Amino acid sequence: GGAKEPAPATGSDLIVVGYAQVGAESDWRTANTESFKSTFVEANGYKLIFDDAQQKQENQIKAIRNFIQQDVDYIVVAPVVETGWETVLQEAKNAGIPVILSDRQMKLSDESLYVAWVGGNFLKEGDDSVTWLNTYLKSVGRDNEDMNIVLLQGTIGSSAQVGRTQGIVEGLAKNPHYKLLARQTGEFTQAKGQEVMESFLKAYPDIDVVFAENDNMAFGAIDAIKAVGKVPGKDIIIISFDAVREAFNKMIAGELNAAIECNPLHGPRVAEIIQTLEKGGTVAKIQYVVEEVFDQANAAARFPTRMY
Ligand code: GZL
Repeated sequence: GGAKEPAPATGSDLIVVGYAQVGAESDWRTANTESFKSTFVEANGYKLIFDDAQQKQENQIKAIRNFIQQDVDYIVVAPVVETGWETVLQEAKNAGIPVILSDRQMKLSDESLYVAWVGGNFLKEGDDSVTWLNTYLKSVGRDNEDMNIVLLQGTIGSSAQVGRTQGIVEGLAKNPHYKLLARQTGEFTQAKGQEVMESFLKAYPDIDVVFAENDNMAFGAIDAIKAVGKVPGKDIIIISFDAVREAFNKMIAGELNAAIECNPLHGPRVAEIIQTLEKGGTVAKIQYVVEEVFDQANAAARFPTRMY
C-alpha cells in the first residue's frame, strides 16, 4: 500500500496543559480564553484542561491543585490578584510541574516558582492613557482648563489594576489642571462599571473625564452618562483599556475617545514557551505583548484588521 499513515496522537504523547483562567468577566477575557482554546488543541499536540475561576482566587488555587493531582505537563495561570500564591506554586514545584504565568502577574518572594510571564505592560498602559489625554486636550485647545476626573478601577490587587492606576494617578499628578475626584473598583465588569459611574454622576455633577481600567466598565459608564442626558465622548471624555472590537465600534460612533490596547492573544506565546522548554531550551522570564493606543483618529482605519 501507500506510505504508512502517521500513528494518530495517543493520549500519552499529547502535552497536557492545565489553564487556570480568571473568569469570564470581560470581552478581553473571552478573547484570551479563545486564544488558549484555539491554540492548545490535539491537532497541535496538546490536551487542554481549562478552569474558569469566576474571579475567585480560591477557585484558581483549587484548579492548580487539581492540575497537580492530574499530573499535567504544564500549569498556566492568569492570577486574579498578585498575592497569595507561594504555597500552591511550591506544591507545583515539588511535583516537578513548570508554571507559566499569562496576563496578570504574581508578587512572589521566590521568582523560581514560575518559568515565564507573558502579558501587557500595565504601568506603561496607564502612562500612555494620560499622555493621550494631554495630547488630546492640547489639540482641542482645552489644555489650560481645569478637568474633573473620575477613575473606574479594575479588580483591586490585580496587576492590571495596580499598574494602570499607578500610571494614571502619577501621570495626572503632574498637571495641576487635573483633579482626580474619585476612584472606585468596577471589578472589570460592565454592570458594576455602570453602577459606579451612576454613583459618581450623582456625587459630582461636573465630571469632565472618565478613565475606565477596561473597555467593559467604559461601556457601562457610557450607558450611565446617557441616562443622565449627557453625551459620552463629548460632554465627558472617556478613556479605556483593552481596545476590544466593541471599543472600536464605540470610538467610531464617537462615544469613546481612546482605548489603550492590551493584547489578549497569549495562546501562541505560551505555546512557543512550552515548545522551547520541551526542547530543553531557556525562555525569557518577562515577555511583553505588543500594544498600541487607539482613538477616533485611527479607529476606523484599524478596525478591519483587529483580531479580537
Ligand atoms: C489585562 C487583564 C484585564 C483586562 C480586563 O491583562 O488582566 O482583565 O484589562 C480583564 O478586561 O478583566
